[in-house]
Amino acid sequence: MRKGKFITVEGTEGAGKSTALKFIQDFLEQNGKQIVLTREPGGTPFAEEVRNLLLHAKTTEKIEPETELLLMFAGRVQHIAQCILPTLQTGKWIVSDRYIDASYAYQGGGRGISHHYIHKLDRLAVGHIYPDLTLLLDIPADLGMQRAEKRGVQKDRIEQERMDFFVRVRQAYLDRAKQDPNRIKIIDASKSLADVETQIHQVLTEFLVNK
Ligand code: Z5A
Repeated sequence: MRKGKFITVEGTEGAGKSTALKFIQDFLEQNGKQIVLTREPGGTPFAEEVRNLLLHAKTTEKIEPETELLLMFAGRVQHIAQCILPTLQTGKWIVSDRYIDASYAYQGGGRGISHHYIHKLDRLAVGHIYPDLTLLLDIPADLGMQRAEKRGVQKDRIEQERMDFFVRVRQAYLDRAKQDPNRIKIIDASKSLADVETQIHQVLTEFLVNK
């Protein structure tokens, strides 16, 4: 039985997830919730090893889109069983930096894998373990890439993709939000940090009232 709530944060490159996650954690803790912050790919020791393989594989061999997708799901199964479900059962809340919607956006929109293929895996591996709330930090791909560049850190394998890839990822996220507007709330992440925090504050306040 899920006693805690499950919140995910999504967005394209440079949308400001890391910044937003801190704000979300502080807000929820101030409202008396015990929070476990986690992420995908990753979230358990083994799934973090899968993450490393996905983002920093040393080989120059072409990684097939389906291989990438299946590894995302392999890590996710581990994450659900070892972290998400046990945490929710204790009554703590999970806040995850990315989850299932990222597979539809990156491997679906970005890499072109069919919705049907991803949906089948989704039903098998995720089933009803869906977030109660998803905050989608939406930003035009060019602005997000500019922000990410400013951080000056070395790009991982997926971050090295071209602009058109991130344009497709963004569109796939927006399509998901249109299909599930009750769960996925769009935050205009192109705005100032203060404005983004105001939007997040509003969504979380509403969620706490209605949950
Ligand atoms: N992935 C996938 O393909 N399929 C899947 O199923 C899953 C994931 C689960 C790793 O994710 C990769 O995994 C990711 C998708 C893929 N690949 N890509 N690209 P990740 O979440 O670990 O990595 P990331 O997307 O690259 O996120 P990030 O690097 O952590 O970026 P961010 O958190 O969105 O950005 P940030 O560091 O918070 O902000 C970027 C900069 O902008 C920074 O300097 C901030 O200070 C600045 N910033 C933030 N907000 C603002 C505002 N409002 N105004 C101005 N400047 C701002």
